[in-house]
Amino acid sequence: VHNTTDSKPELFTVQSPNVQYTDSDITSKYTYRTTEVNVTDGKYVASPKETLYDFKTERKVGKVGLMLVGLGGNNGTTVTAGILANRQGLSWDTREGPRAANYYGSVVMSSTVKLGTDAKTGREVNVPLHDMLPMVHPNDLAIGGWDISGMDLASAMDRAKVLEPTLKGLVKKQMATIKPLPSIYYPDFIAANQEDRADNVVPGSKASLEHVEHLRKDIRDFKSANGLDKVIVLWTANTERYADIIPGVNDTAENLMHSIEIGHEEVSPSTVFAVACIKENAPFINGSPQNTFVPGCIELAEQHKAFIGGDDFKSGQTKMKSALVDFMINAGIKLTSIASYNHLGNNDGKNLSSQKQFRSKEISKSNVVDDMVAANTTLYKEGEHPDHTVVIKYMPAVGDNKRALDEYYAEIFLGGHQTISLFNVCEDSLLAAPLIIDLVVVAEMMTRISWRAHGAGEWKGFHSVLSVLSYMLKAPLTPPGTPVVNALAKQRSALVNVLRACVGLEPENDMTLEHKLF
Ligand code: NAI
Ligand code: DG6
Repeated sequence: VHNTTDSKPELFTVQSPNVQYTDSDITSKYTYRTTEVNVTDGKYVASPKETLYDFKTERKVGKVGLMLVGLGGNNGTTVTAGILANRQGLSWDTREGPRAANYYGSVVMSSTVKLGTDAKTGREVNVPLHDMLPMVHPNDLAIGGWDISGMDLASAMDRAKVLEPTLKGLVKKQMATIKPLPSIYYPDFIAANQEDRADNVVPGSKASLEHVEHLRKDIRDFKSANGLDKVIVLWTANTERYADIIPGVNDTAENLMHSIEIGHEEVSPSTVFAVACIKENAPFINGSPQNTFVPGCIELAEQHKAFIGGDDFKSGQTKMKSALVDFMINAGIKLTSIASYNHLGNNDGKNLSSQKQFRSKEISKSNVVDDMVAANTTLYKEGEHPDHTVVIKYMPAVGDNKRALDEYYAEIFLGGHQTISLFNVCEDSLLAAPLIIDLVVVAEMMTRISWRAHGAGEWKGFHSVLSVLSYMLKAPLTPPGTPVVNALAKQRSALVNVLRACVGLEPENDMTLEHKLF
């Protein structure tokens, strides 16, 4: 456990009549500018619209804990070892020379945002995204969690075969002291080939209110044992099969709670975790593709004003896809097919070799271009869509070193064709671990931001479904009835511009008129 209570001073302050700093908060008055379009007989009338909001961000971050479901897995052990290594500023030897701990791959920790233009030189001033608002530093997170495998984290890190032996040697002693809490295990939801791992389970093989209460107590105990102000829970356990959505079973909050009470077989462990977190008011994020957030679970979160976010980390192949397809379609190139193959040899791949679990992943990997296609009515007729195939194969020999092959086939000028082939090789968990950090840091920050219509009395939190996390997720969950944005650049702007709004800054418009009009 390692934590700091006091927030570090902000890197910048905003000087504006619309922004106030007090010891406890940053408050901004923000004009949200949009364009309203009225359509009549195929003609559009666009009208600029302004809505005035106030945003308030608590400056004190407090002590934050991260509880991972699947702590002993490849992602769980990698993110834990990575945070320990960063916290201690470790460096280690590899065959390519010395390496030092870093947060590469984390948009929050390793990317920058344009703050503005230098008053003297006219050059861009960029600041780390992490400095846009007060945020928890990942080094300060207390880490714990659950796994159905009781292996301590030093042995589990060896089992994962992700990290360099020299690095493992430096964190081994600390990792050995971390042992996952027993978890709930309903064998029907993950592949049968996972059964031999399950030696650390809470009694009972179907949902129950006892399980909900058990997990709630685990969260409370972790919080008090580590003196925490808040806990974020993140599912990085095996991909589950989809739960059937059945009227009367999981369609409303009330029905879901009743189904948990009677042990209905369509309530998954991840949904039970989500319910426990909602009731404990601990933000819950789903890093896997299954439909943890059945309608009844979303309704429950709304009722409790608790934060949820998901689904499925967007790490390599899909991140590339959501950038590349955005480029192609916005360049006016008619993408006609995507063939995505990948093979991997870690335990995730083993679990996904089972058809029902693969299906969950196939769904989350397949829907990621829909919004970009639908937006371009010049290239695509109503209902027209590029062909899209997703194949995943388990290949034990390559371990965590995933190979992803993609072919993008497109129609260009005057019936010509363009084919782009990609071959992406990487340690899967070294891409996923920084995403876990981003999800947790941003989710925590969202617990400290409130808003109101300008001047209104009551401050409120954002909607329970944290769609601002979309950049890190393959199948972003959005509030019911609201659109899903998959395009990577838009997802990043949404995140950055929400941060800017909280300190009373306009969205970055990239017009650079100061360099064009003189
Ligand atoms: P892993 O198989 O190494 O780890 C999963 C862990 O969850 C295992 O230790 C397992 O014992 C545990 N587990 C299974 N059911 C559990 C339960 N009910 N409660 C507590 N623990 C349970 O898998 P890995 O590579 O860490 O991936 C984790 C999840 O993240 C998978 O669903 C994967 O599809 C997803 N994911 C991974 C990405 C990556 O790049 N590594 C990217 C996108 C998603
Ligand atoms: C093989 O597809 C296994 C999966 O768990 C992926 O590695 C994971 O979903 C990451 O996928 P992507 O498409 O973001 O690289």
